[in-house]
Amino acid sequence: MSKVLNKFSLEGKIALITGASYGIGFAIATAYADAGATICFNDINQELVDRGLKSYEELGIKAYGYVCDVTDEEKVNELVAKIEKEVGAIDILVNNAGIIKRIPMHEMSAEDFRKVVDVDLNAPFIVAKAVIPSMIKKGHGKIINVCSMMSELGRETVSAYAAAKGGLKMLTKNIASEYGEYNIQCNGIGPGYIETPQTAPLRVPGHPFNSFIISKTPAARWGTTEDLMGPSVFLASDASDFVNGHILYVDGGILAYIGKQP
Ligand code: NAP
Ligand code: GCO
Repeated sequence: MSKVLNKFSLEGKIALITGASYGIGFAIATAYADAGATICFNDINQELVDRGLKSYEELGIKAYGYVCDVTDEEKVNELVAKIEKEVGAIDILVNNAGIIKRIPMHEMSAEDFRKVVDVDLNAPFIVAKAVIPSMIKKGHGKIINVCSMMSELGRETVSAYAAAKGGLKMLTKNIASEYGEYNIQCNGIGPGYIETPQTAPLRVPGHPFNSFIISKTPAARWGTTEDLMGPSVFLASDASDFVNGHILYVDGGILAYIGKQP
């Protein structure tokens, strides 16, 4: 393989992708496996983990699956210790697990707001904090936080999600600032509107949001999880060793586009 392409290899690396039984996390994990990494993932319950293990196996991927609620610091620390014992120290962390609650802010309970922030912002802090010590010891590490269009823009009904993803952008920049000297790179990947279960309610035939997104996207289509594979491998590989604190938007151009004149 060419010297440059070899920089994208993840051979010999151990990756933890949170919430990766399906959806974006699953796609990122399969891309990492294809690039040579060993895949560890967690999800919220055994049923999802088993579903994920089956899906990975169907693709010929030997993955290590664990039940862990990423908002529970004690359980996260146990998860990282278990992986380090059973598989090895984590080289690549992808903070992917996330939830969204689409509720008009004035109707949203503080509890619901906190739940979204807990999973989408507090948990990436908890999991990154758990893996950084061994990355410092090893002298290298990659942390990729799955941000969002809502790290940059707002819209109706997603106040908690936007606040969390905006915070996740700044957490990404701060981890990059604080740990860059240990050869740890922390970047974000910012998917646009991607076809996954999370956006399924927005894509039902005839839903106005469906045509709205297509009109706002220069690529004139919803993204697929496959669109995220190459960019996420780049951020996890040696090819991005001097990229730090960057949010790589994979959005078909939405953030660049004011919209077509009516
Ligand atoms: P998804 O289909 O809802 O998958 C999220 C995964 O995270 C699910 O497996 C979910 O389990 C798991 N999870 C939720 N809370 C958890 C917790 N406390 N502990 C452990 N796992 C937990 O979402 P997705 O569309 O693949 O999105 C993945 C990430 O990309 C999220 O951070 C999302 O905000 C972000 N994102 C998505 C889009 C998009 O258009 N889809 C765009 C930009 C960013 P459950 O099934 O039990 O919920
Ligand atoms: C929404 C969508 C978005 C996407 C994604 C966009 O309701 O606006 O769910 O938030 O999930 O985050 O990047």
